[in-house]
Amino acid sequence: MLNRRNFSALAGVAFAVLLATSAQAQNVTLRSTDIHPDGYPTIEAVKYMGQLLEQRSNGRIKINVFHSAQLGQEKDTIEQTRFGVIDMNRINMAPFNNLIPATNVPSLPFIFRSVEHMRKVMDGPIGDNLLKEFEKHELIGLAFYDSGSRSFYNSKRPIKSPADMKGLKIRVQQSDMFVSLVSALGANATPMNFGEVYSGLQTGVIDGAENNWPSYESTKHYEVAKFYSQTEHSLSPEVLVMSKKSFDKFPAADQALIKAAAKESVAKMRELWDAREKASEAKVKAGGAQINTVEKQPFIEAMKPVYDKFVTDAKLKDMVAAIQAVK
Ligand code: GTR
Repeated sequence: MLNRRNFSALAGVAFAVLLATSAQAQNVTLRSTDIHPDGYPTIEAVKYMGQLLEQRSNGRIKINVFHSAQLGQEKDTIEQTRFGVIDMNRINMAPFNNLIPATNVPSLPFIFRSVEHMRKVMDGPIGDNLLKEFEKHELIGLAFYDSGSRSFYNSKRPIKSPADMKGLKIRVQQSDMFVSLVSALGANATPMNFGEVYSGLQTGVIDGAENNWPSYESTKHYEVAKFYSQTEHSLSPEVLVMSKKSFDKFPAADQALIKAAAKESVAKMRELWDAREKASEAKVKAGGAQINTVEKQPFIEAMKPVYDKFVTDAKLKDMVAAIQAVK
């Protein structure tokens, strides 16, 4: 029978358990997803974050990085991360464009003048505000990673001016903004999962796609689409997000550990990224890719309809102006 004495003893035990669980999460392994193969800079950066977290939590918190789209293609993993089925997601900004309007801005064509400009913006208050936007969508924005610059490549011909894009079938990420970007150049945009692009190029379902050096190389797309034209039209960054459901299970002190480790992995990522970009460029050249540079001005001018369509309200206009004002 539950009398007053054993009730208070029980309550005491319950409180102690509560205290223990609320003060420190015990042995949690977070599942993190990425579509890239093992060894890619994004993968290694999240592993590095996991090492920091493991050390600082005395082994209580770990990260298991599932690479090569083992947990699904990017668009599908967004929902799973929001529901807490996946704890963490390293993903490009573009698949968020339709869900979170502000994410369109750093993906916009030619919004950044250089990699340095992009890093300064994403590291500063504009980046911090954008990370907070994810919270309205059951996600915690942890950090931004680099993604270099995206350029067009295809199996038909070198692209030297917008006219060369006419009629080409170009794969894009699942983002209306990217569809509009490609359409503004007179090509036909086909949104498609990253993992389907190689066979799409091989079978002629698409003529080309657009991406940075490391992705063009790691996917071997250069084998089936050898003309890589350096339009460098988007620097759409990568983002590392966590499920709010998973994050909320941690006490505040552990949440701070997670956020700090994520931020600290950015410098590591950039170091790996810079080296990988050079290595990938050399590898695709050796593998037969035909590279050409382009005069960017006509491409920049062709992008006005994209800005008109996606930079619609005062908030987004202010964000574009604020980015342009960063020196
Ligand atoms: C890569 C990016 C991936 C993915 C991919 C794509 O550069 O790192 O997250 O967005 O491009 O084009 O689907």
